[in-house]
Amino acid sequence: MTEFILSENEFNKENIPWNGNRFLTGNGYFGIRGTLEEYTKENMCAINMAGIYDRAGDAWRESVNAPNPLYTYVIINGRKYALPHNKPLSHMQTLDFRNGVHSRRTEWLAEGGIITVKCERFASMSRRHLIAMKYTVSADFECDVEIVTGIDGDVWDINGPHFVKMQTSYKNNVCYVTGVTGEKSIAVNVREAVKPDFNTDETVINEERCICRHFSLKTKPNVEYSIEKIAEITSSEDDFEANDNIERLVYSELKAEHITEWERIWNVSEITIDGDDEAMYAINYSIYHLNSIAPRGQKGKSIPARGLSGQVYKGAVFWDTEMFMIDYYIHTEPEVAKTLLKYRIETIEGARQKAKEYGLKGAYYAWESQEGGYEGCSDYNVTDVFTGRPMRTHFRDKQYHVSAAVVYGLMKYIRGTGDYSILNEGAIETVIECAQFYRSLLLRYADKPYYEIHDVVGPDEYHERVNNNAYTNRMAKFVFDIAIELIEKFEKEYTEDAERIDKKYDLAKTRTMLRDSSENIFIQQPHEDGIIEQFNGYFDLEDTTVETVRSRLLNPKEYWGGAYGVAAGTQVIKQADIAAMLSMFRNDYSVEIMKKNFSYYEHRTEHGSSLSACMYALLACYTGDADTAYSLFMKSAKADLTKGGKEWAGLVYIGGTHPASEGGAWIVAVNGFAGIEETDGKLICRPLLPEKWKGMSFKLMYRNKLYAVDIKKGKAAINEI
Ligand code: IFM
Repeated sequence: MTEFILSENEFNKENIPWNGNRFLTGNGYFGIRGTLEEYTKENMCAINMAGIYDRAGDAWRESVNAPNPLYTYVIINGRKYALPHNKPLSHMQTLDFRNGVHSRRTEWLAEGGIITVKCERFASMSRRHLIAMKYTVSADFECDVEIVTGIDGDVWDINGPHFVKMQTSYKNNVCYVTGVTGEKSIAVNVREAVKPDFNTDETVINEERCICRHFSLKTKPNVEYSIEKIAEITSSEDDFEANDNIERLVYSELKAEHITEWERIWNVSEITIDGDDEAMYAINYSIYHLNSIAPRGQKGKSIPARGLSGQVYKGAVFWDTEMFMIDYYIHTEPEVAKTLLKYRIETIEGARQKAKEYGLKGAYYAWESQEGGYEGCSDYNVTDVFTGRPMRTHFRDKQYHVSAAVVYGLMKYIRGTGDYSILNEGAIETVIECAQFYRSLLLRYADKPYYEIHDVVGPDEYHERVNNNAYTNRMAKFVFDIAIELIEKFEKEYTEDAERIDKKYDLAKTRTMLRDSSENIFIQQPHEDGIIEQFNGYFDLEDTTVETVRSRLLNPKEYWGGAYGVAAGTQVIKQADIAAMLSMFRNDYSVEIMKKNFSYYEHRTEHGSSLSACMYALLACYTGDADTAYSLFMKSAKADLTKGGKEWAGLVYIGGTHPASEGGAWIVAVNGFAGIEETDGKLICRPLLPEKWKGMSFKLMYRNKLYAVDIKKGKAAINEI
């Protein structure tokens, strides 16, 4: 078994935000940032709740962070020792991402000698309401020790505070904190039981937003004293009961069952690469994150763009989920993929409202989707660095491609699982209404034979309000075609319900409308030199380099897009756009066209979004260039391992984990390097491994069966297990 350990062996205050992301632990119900036990909101300490949102005052709605039951520090001979304030003698922070266990070991030099604090904790994968922690103190001299541990309700928020009411209490050895949100009065309840392994009296200090126990003891030199804590987080939004008796639970037993659950997950999801330990480490680290945030067994939830690492991007769900993450779940835990799609199906009402709001038809999904499909994206989604004023952006109203992403995700699910029954669980409505939406976007000039889509923001967000973005138009055509295919299937398989659907949508008329739309929509074609124009007029923009555009910035945090952004008048783009289209519809294009467009667009791309590198990597694989693909793949797989990712868009903080990049890396590994494709209901494998990879093996779920894929240079085998 490979060791999956991430560690930092010294303390660096500057790494606190980054460590919060890369040392994240989670179980899909919440994510615990990789901060240390003594940290507070100043150090971006957060337990981010999946699917719970709140608006404080006029600020942006965002996901809610729970009161923190990990809060613990130590006092030696009357003096508090805590990072980042007291410089340590040594420090180590570790994530065992095989088992989802976070630990730290810190030594401080005190007046009488050396004191050592160790802590191990995990977000239980087997009981998703629970967190368990073991905190140990020792000193190499005799001293008075006080361990202070409790629930800190004064949580870190970007646009908070969200708890307008907070109650702390203590009863029968259990501490309780309940926070109630302002907008919808959602209660987030935290309670904890603590067991010391030494004799002591505990004193409980109950403050307005924090409740702490104080354990005092006199230590013997080099003897370890530990407390074990089991904490439970629930909310009034839960659709299932948490009924653990937390006082009776034993840390070691909980840890054992938690590890067993992780093993079950790894048993299907691990990727082995022979000849490249660095790549194997990075891809499995990516998979770790995807596993930590999967909403297993939870209804009405999906995965936010920054996972469960905090409130960045308002904790909202983007096209990231269906375009970049869902493939991994379809082929490892299809029930999770279904949960993600059900979230879209069940939030269609929000999408209908949004379409209506813009005078359009059908379903226009939220660009930043919160609970119930509520659109979290504002018209002013970036703050100008020079004036501090909100800047008008058009992500909310013009990124039409989001609805197509939902249909694309659904189609991948159906092809990968063979599960058409989802159509009868609301998906057919979603598909038809997404198609209606694109139909309502079509325009035709009196003297032109085709339909166009104008005033759009494509995946490349630096160019707003453009006409005939190649990606958007091609995706619209895809939606029309898929809607025709799925309506036919639905009519055949679900005859009784087809009547109901027919009444609602007039299927004959809908089909005619879809055919007309698909046949007549304008699709950007390669020019004479083979290059496809990203949108009308793109080639007329200043042709310059990413470096030149960067050199024009007056402030490093300045936003490159929007009406006056430095990239807006140039051919420099934020992220894969044509490249995304080519890799998704590669059967429409020759390898030569793909190659030419790769080289034209790649060096004009800033890769300012973590969604970009993986799309280019996939395209490079499809052109047979595994070595070029390799560096882009590594960039994607290491998005959270590499320091210095993009943290600002204007004055808006955008740091956090990057599950779409991680999911994208998985797609490159499996569909790109391993060359997995499905044709006529069968999996085939046409590997193209990077130079140093001698082999690769992994498992894949496909249509209810588990397969082992084994590749050794030149040879590939797919066997049902
Ligand atoms: O969805 C992406 C978008 O494409 C680029 N900006 C960040 C979003 C969230 O990841």
